[in-house]
Amino acid sequence: MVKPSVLVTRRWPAAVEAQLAESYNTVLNTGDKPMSPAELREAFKTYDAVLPTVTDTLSAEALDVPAAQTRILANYGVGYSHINEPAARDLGMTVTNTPDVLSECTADLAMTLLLMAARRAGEGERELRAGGWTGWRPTHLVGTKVSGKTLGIIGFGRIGQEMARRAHRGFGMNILVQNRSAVAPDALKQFNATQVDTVDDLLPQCDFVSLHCPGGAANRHLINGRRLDLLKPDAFLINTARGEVVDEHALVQSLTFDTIGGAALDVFDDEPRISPDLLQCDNLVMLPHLGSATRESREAMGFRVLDNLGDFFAGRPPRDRVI
Ligand code: 8YV
Repeated sequence: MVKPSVLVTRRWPAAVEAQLAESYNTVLNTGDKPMSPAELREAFKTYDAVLPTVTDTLSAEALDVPAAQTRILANYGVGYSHINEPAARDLGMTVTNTPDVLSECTADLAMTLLLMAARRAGEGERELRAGGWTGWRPTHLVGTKVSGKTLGIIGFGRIGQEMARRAHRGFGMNILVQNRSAVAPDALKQFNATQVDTVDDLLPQCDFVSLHCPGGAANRHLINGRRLDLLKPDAFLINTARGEVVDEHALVQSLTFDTIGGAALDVFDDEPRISPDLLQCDNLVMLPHLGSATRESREAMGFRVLDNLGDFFAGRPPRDRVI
């Protein structure tokens, strides 16, 4: 039997690439250069499966390939707002993602950002590396206590719940939750969490707010200027979800005029381009989209894609089908 043809759009962990090469007629992207929309369109005419990542913008235009050969987009990552859902549906493509295997590491990174912002770790490191540290003093880089404070979590899926576990069990934080559907009482009870109805209800009550909702059009600028103004003047905003969820221009205003305590971002609206205004904000921690960047998660994400492909080509419903 002829093996299905598979295109991997970026470099993946070696063990996963080896398994892909054994199981399929696989073309790897050994140069790891992001593919252009034209190259992606060409790929959809050629390969049975395309394995994209967040750096492949699969817009309606990129997916405008009437005679597509590709039957499955097996996405490497849990978020898939870079894939235009109606266009993929129109082409009859199956889309899968990789949940679960990155939840703990992404929550670890969100907690890292929360702690860095509260304790001014980014400012401290920048000062020290620039040779600007003049020595210990009682008033130097004084931050904000984390333990026992209130954390608001927007989006209480798997990653949001892992964040709650860390914050509540590790730091004794009180947990408030906003989620588009009602959260099962047991899931709240584990962390003594309370669900509120709306984002507007949540924001004024929190010392820290961490975003764990999906990106995409529905949540674009969910955190806008009006909502940033609902935060306490010393509250912190953490975003490990998707860049588009936060209106970066409004965030710059809040940070510049100190109407909030600070923020920490792992994701950006037009990444990898960073708005120059964000770079000017000292009370902002920024990381280059590292949420799932551990050896363990990145390998497990790849093997999860292999599971999804295996099911699909064997005629079984893939476990992580999202479209
Ligand atoms: C991935 C992520 O590394 O899984 C996600 O949604 O944001 C990251 O952890 C990235 O999206 C890979 O495509």
